[in-house]
Amino acid sequence: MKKLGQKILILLVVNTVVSSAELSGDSSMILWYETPAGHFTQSLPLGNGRLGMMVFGGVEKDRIVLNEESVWSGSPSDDNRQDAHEQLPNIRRLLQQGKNDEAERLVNQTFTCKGEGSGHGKGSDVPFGCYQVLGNLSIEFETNPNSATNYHRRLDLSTALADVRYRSDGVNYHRRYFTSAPDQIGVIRLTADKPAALTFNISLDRPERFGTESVANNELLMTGQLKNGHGGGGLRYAARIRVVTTGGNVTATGSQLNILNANAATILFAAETDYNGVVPRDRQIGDPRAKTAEVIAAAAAKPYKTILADHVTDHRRFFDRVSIYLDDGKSTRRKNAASATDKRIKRFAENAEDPDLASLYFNFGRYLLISSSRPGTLSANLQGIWAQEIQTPWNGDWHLDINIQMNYWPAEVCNLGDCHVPMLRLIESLQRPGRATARSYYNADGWVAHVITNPWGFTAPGERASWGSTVSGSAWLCEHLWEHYAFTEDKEYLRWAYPIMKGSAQFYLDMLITEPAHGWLVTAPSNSPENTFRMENGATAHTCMGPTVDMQILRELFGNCIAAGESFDVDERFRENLKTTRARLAPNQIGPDGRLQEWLKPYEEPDPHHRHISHMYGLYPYYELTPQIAPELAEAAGKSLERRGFKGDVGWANAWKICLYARLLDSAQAYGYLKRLIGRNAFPNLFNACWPNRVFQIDGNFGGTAGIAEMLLQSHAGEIHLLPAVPDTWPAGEVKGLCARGGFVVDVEWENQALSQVKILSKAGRDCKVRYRNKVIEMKTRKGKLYVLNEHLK
Ligand code: FUC
Repeated sequence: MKKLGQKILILLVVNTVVSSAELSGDSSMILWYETPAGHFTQSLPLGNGRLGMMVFGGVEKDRIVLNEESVWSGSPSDDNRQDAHEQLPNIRRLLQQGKNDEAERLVNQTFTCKGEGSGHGKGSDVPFGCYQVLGNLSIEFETNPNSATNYHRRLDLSTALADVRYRSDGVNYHRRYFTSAPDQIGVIRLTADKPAALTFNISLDRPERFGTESVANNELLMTGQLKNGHGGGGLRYAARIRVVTTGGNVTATGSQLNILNANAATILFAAETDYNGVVPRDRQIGDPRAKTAEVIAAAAAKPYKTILADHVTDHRRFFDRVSIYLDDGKSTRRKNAASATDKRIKRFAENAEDPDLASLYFNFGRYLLISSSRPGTLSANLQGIWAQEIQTPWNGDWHLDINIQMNYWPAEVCNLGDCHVPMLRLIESLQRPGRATARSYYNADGWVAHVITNPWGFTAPGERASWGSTVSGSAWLCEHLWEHYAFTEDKEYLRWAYPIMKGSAQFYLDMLITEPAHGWLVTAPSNSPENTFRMENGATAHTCMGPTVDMQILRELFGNCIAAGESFDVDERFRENLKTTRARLAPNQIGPDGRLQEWLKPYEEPDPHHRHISHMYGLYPYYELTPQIAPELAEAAGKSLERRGFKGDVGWANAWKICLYARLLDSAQAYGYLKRLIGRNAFPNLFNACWPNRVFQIDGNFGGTAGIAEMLLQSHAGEIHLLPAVPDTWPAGEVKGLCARGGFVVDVEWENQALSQVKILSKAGRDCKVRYRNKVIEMKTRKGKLYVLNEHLK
């Protein structure tokens, strides 16, 4: 087999004039551009899990958007209507009588959150709060306007380094940017190939609530306090910049630093907050100002080269666990490598083949997860950690009816289980506030969270029934607790996770009611996320009992609790209760037109192309309707998907459909949606757009990465399924380091549209079943041993 890993490597020779395309390098690993960024969605993201920088790279004026993961306005608040449960019987009675519209009115009057909730998605000034930009670092250069040539801006995903190069007035300039996790610092290194060529000013600000001062002749300090939403001050933050130069002169005037005729300069950036809300993270800082001084001093005492090398080593620890190579067999690589990333996206949308762009998208998703969610940080939010506003869309919060879960879909399969942990800790933190919510609204045991949450422990329903009363948000979260175990087989971990899952199951056991038509057990009130149905009387409504998605999620949660309880041989009575209840949950139903029903009844849908496809939950991420497990239901799910279509091209919905069609083993459709996701929803910097060209939302990036993995490897049906949905456009390829349930790490190679080799590392010593097309083998494995199989699985 020819060497698939071969890369087009073009050596970077800094001090000679080379074109941007010549600098481009590996087209599955590098994003590059011939111009500075004009917008946030053209700038390049860097992140160490906590600190973020977005690099614009302008020649005359550079802008770097700065982020810190906990920069949240708002504060803890009492969001529960204490007596809501008094209305519960009335709401339920109306639902049981089929008066969903009346039930919905009552929910809106009595069963929403107390107070302003999320502020209808604009919560920066209310207690719910908003994830906000930390600030903007501006660097203004003394340079001849428009004199730059040979401009090149790039992000290398394998090293997490961004670079800007250009030539101006006979001088070659280079800037390198990165955010380091070992040193908890952002770094910008400026060099030129002639002495004394660097003259620039630095300033630091944010759109509101800040003060910047120079605290030494080479240091700026920006501090402030955000709104707490109750009319006072909330979280305090500090951002500190220090410049260290070789040659030249540094002075401070007011709130600016002026650098004159330096040979080289290193800008160090530290930021801290005093966040101490309910969500655990490693960093607990009393005095952000003092801590930034300490962090900067430590970094300034360390040679730049060591900071750089430590950063790259640290990043590679995560990034190098997986590699991918996709080949269309048509030698398009060199041509694609010669185009800037924004041009490649356009060409791909116009139908050009570019398998490396799919690899780049996949690698970018892994990169974003490593950069926004590291062990000990907060969970990645709707924008990861990257935001440029005070009022970020939807508060940049954690949405629990698809979005945060999608963020973590690639985590386990892409060998980043440790980057999954921040989400698992977030779930842990919801138990306490969620118990109060369960009591207030349902008079139930256990804990519940509805459709949104934040770092202040919000678990109440949202402000409107139409979207806010999804009651299965917490149960959907619990899937992640189990899946982390399914991939790792780590019993010690499960001991920690099981009580959280159990508390969630206890809530649902308590709150289920019997629907009158069949005697099934159902959630009530709830809704099928954000979707509307038409009742027999012609009215439209959202509030319902037992939407299909809730039932699927509860079958999964109860099933996982039973399995966990059995494995520890505990809670026998509880398990029996779960088993009998699980058997009585409303089943998946196929409607008169052959589609999987979204609600208990085959209601008419005013928007048949709605972006949410919640009843597909049972196909992906859960797996009770896959072709291997329930062929008829899988077929019905396929019909529902087909009818839903792609109208509106919502980014996360396109990403979900890649995963869904991969589970249906439909490689052509899965690839079609990948084309849509990249072609329609990728901004120039590859960030996912919620709608074409509008609103950055990171879930689609993560969902797309998970979708590509799902096309190459699946492991939900008790077997490792190799190459289940590889499209014809990738006749050859290689993916290494993907994880499968049961504690396996898998490397697969294929050629001429067929498997050529697979290597399976058994980390837990479990029995292993491997499928390739219709061939299935079973083998016992030993912990730590590597198994190599050929194209016949021998
Ligand atoms: C849900 C979706 C929207 C958006 C928001 C953050 O409300 O329906 O499309 O993704 O979450």
